[in-house]
Amino acid sequence: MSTYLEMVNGPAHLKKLALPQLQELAGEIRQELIAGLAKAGGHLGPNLGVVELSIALHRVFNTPKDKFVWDVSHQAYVHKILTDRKERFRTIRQTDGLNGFALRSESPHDCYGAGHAGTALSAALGMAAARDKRGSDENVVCIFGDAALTNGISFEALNNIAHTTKRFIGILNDNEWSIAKNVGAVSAYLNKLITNPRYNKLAKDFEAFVRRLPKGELALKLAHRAEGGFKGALAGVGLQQAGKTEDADGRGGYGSPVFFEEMGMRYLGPIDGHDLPLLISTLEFAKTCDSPIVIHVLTQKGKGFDAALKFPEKFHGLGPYNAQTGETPAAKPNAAPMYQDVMGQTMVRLCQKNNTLVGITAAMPTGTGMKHLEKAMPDRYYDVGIAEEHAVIFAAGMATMGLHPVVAIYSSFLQRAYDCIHHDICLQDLPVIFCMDRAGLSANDGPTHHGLFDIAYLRTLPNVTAMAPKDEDELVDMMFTATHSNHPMFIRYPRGAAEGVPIKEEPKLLEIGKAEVIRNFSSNGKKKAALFGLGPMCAIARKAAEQLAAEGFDVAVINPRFTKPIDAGTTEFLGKAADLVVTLEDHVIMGGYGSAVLELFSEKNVTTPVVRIGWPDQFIEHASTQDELRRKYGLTVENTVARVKAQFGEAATTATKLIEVA
Ligand SMILES: Cc1ncc(C[n+]2csc(CCOP(=O)(O)OP(=O)(O)O)c2C)c(N)n1
Repeated sequence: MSTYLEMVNGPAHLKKLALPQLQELAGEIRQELIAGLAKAGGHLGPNLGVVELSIALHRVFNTPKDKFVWDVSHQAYVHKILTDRKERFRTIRQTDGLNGFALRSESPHDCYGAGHAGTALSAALGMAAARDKRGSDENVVCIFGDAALTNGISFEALNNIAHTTKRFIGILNDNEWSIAKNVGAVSAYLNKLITNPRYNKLAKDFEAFVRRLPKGELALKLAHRAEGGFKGALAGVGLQQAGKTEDADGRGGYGSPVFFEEMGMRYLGPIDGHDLPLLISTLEFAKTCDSPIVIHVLTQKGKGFDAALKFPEKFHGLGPYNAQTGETPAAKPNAAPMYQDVMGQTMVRLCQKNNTLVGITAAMPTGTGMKHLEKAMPDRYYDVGIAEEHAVIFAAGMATMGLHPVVAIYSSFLQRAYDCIHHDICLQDLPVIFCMDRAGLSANDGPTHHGLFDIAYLRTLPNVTAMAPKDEDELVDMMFTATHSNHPMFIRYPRGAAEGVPIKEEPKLLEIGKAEVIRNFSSNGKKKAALFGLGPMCAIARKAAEQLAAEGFDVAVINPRFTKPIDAGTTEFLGKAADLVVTLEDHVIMGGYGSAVLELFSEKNVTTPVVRIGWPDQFIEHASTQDELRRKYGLTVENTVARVKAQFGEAATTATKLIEVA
């Protein structure tokens, strides 16, 4: 039975427990994480890794006055349990439940929301600067992962910290993993820091020093003088490999000792991130520091759960699992493939026939499906780390040299690279193909991850061709078609399972800017509705058409395929023939595909009324499933039918309430 976890109803309680009790609490929290997430899933591995760190933080600091800024914030579950959300923890990522990330509106203890990587250092520095300006004394603590550190924004912030503030506490939570294994020179560098024997000796000396520290702020402040000795020693340790010359790392370095010190911050560590007393003493010491400081904490992703330790990538974030064994439900036989896998497998097929193609992922080999290419043709595959801007400009550079890069990035993460798409790709009209996964809802992740804006943000850019397949077979055709273009090409498709249609042996070349008329008017003298169903909404348009036809309407269904350029001829022709046009898209209504149709109608003087079905002008919350949100906001067959009938002045026969959003 949980004892301490039951007692602790906030950080104040935590401060009353003795060390052995805190250690027991850590065990109980681990059990709660493992059992509590088993039914609906979540970011289990990262949170198992930060149990002691989160306890130590709340033991030493006082939120909400002090500020904890978590990078990505997928690892803030323990923080949520320890602040004011223990009772609701098992609702996390579910409808009306806790959000899976830090969220300002959820609790005063969440001072900064996130979901995208690399934002924490900048945000925390902004808070520290504001604090200094207003003369208050909050501590600002930024917790960032070793992979988040590879992000460009993190470096921009590091460059700016020492000359902006004297009081800043950074905690580098180093578990050597991104979602997949962390890659790149920063990761290699951190590994050198951890494994260098001379440096480790210093770290051990520091550890002994900090464990002996007296209590009390004044005593700690005095201790900083003694610690100055370590600083000097630190500078003397180069990171060369034993027995080799100082530049033997092959990167031309001459043993610049500790990167963070070079950035003007003090560096403490690496320390064991599961050693609670050591964490507490080190944080107490850091709290009294009068210069910016980084504490390098080593943690184990998945600690306390064998399956998660064994499969860190799988347990980074997952759906339901068995809380005893970690087993996950087997895929259903004959289940439709995931869009991401269709993308990855198609990459392999296309690369086998076309030597110029290469694939790029920004730290998401599994999520985007690029792992298929990594496995089959590793020399054609690039993982650039959590670096979307870099990924796009890197692709631009490749394209100038005759390669044809395919960049696979989630729609919402690509937002970050908008200027690169504008300035580097479109302005230079370079042949780069973008596969935008998670275009649509990422239901249990919520607003940080919903990909609902890409049609709007791409429509305005010259040289763009943008498409959305109605099913996985058309995704293959679109990828194939894109490889025949010399211009920027964008393909958006949703998260999760595809439609389950067969994929042709040989892909088909699509005509750019040409829609597919799936069902035409029968001209039977009945009221005519033309349903333009984009991407996954095509299936909804088809079903709605069947229902409407059964109720005596004359209905056409169009698969637009292209959001830029839209098929002006077909759209104008059917628009004029119809009494009502309905556009359906898994995207915000504002600026989306329906808006493109309205613009065309305005130019061509088409006066047929247009009903636009899509997501409203607000951030959409998280929920357990996409279907729940679609029902709530009216992206359904029933609502499409109801809206058509309402336009034609007929009452809905179904019990569906009419949902109009704009
Ligand atoms: C801009 C952006 N790109 C990609 C992701 C997907 N993502 C979420 S967590 C993560 C890995 C984070 O690794 P690290 O910072 O080391 O934290 P850990 O999970 O290991 O604790 C990635 C790539 C994201 N959230 N934001």
